[in-house]
Amino acid sequence: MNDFDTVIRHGTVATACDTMQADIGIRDGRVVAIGLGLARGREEIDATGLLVLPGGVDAHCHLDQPMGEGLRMADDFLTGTRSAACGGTTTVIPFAAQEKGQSLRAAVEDYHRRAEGKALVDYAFHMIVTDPTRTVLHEELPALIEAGYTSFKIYMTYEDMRLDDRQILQLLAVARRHGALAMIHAENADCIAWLTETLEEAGHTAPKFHATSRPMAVEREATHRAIALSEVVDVPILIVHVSGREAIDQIRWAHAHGLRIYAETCPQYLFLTANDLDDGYEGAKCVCSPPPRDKANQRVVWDGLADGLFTIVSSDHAPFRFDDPQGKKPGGQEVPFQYIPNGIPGLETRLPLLFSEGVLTGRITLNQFVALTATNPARLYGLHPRKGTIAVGADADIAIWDPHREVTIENRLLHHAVDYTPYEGMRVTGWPVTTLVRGQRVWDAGQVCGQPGQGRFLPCGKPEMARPKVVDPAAGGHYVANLPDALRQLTRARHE
Ligand code: DUC
Ligand code: ZN
Ligand code: ZN
Repeated sequence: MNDFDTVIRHGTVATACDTMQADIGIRDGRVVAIGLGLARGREEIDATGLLVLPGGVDAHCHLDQPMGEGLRMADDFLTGTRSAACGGTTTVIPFAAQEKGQSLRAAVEDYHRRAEGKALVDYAFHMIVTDPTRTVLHEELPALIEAGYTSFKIYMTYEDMRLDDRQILQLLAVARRHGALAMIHAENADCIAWLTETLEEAGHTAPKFHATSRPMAVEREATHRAIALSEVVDVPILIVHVSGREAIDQIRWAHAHGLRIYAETCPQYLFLTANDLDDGYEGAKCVCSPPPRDKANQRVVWDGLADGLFTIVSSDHAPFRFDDPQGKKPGGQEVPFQYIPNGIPGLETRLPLLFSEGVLTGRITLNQFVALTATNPARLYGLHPRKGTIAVGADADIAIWDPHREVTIENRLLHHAVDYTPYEGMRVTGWPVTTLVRGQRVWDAGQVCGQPGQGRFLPCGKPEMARPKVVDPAAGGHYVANLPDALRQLTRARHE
């Protein structure tokens, strides 16, 4: 009898900490041995000259999210997770969005129906809370956190989703009390509304003015406010999709003051600029929020990846077809920028872009790449050590990379249902040649071989990283040390 279902042999294995020559033995979907000279498996994969990495965890993507007003996301759980697998990602965490007036539980159940029988890779859900009623705050959200939905997104902008500061404080207090992680979209809604009105009055409606309507000050102010709200409640938060220097400066300030603020960035802030929106209506392809900035800001984001400011890199895949009345041309029209659905596709290109321009150029190490794209997101959302690493006992979610493969990114090569990629024509080196989810091949030698429904739902644990910092009041320096005791009792975290 074979000890192993599969052995991956002769590869270079890298985790967030180590790089080593080792074989990987897989049984029943898990890694059961890491060593040299392992016994033969029923199946053997020769990884000579290849990198054996943990499958990516894309912790920010939107799939089949209802949009209202005649708009539709192009990717459902089948096409989205297929695309993820072909780019080396084995776990995705999309969003179950609450509509105003809807129960949070109903939103989560709706998403389960959408994913059921479709996914090729494993998935969990974040919630998006848009209507924090008393029932949501005191009953639904705590119960859902206990049931494995341990993170939720808060929007400071978008008219139909934005919450005011008081609502945000209420939600952060729930996160603290119940051990969840709050993700914050930090842009100042009123500034955007005023700038949009002003631009429209001046007749400036082309896609490029989307970037003008959301300058860095808008993101900087909201980032600082989110940090202050997190400080008041004394709970860590994640600032999602950080675009450039000004928001980064605020996060550096927070770190210098001992605050536990996590930060996420996305490939669009490393590879696109506002000039990409300046191409007539084609610019709509790159309309996303916050908007891409400029080359100097790209460099600051790279620095933040290299020096540890950022915790994770996600795609923020928000898939709208360009030439589509339900996509970037609502109703079949070239509309003013404020009606263009926000978002760009990126599930499949996230890892190859970062590997090529990050690891191969030496901006980040291979181990940092693994940490930012797999291990840290798994830790941040309570999926580690089952996901995000190669270790005995972990799920055998593995991407085997050819680090020398040269690829010119073309939409026709990708596996999403979007009719464009913003990275068309970009040349990268390195691409996953085989992706395994729990030991099963889902992408191999240029072929999709996973089955819809093979991906499983993952209830998330309460993330260790969401715990408030233990503060020694005698040490001083940390503002929340002064939080009155009575207030502390009210927001007391379960794990204190
Ligand atoms: N911005 C978001 O906040 N979500 C989806 C896409 C985008 O551009
Ligand atoms: Zn967002
Ligand atoms: Zn998003």
